[in-house]
Amino acid sequence: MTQFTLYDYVLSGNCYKIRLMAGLLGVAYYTVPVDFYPGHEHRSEPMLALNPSGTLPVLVADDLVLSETQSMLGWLATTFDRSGTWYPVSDANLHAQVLQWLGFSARLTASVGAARLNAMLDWPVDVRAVRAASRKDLDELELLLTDRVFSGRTWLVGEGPTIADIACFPYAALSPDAGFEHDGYPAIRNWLYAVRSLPGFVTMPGIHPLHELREDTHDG
Ligand SMILES: N[C@@H](CCC(=O)N[C@@H](CS)C(=O)NCC(=O)O)C(=O)O
Repeated sequence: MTQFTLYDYVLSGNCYKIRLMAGLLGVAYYTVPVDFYPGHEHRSEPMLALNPSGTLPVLVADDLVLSETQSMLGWLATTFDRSGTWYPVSDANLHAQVLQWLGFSARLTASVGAARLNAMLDWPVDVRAVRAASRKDLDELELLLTDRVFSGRTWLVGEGPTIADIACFPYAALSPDAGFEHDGYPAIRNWLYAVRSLPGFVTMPGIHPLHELREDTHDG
């Protein structure tokens, strides 16, 4: 049985991509918590020896060390998804579309992810630039998802969820942390709901599980 270790920080949307994918695939793993804030442990000597880029998450499986979430999602799906649907590499068009969205997810990380780190932890970023890029990226996501809805689709690629959805979900879902509410984004809201409805879905601070939003769970 393949095992892996995730160097993890609970408030990181990037680390959450991997926790979420593992949850959806029903895969157990080891966790090493890293004190990203306030300790900046991701830039400590041992962590830089493991991942010279000084970022989280880091995934280690025997002598495989991955520091890019896109490669981690691909590895998880290829290793643990027997159905082959989460990462459809045997269909050239679907595969290319997944890769296209993984590229988009990196943009969301650089825009909304950075704006969120600044809003929550006062991270030093070019605030004006990342906020403008966040708005642009969320608007683009809304447009592309609206197109999908018009063609009767729920997911970013093909007919079912793929690693593309999981790569893009966290920073779209967490954008209110950076002040970008979902009110003006109905297509994004519906897609977030679909992801949150998947069996095995796990949450993180800032993302409510569906049952918390249902009326019948409220007191009085
Ligand atoms: N290219 C990486 C980026 C991951 C990333 O930006 N992680 C943030 C935490 S959510 C980080 O470690 N930032 C380090 C820093 O800003 O010092 C990936 O997509 O996995």
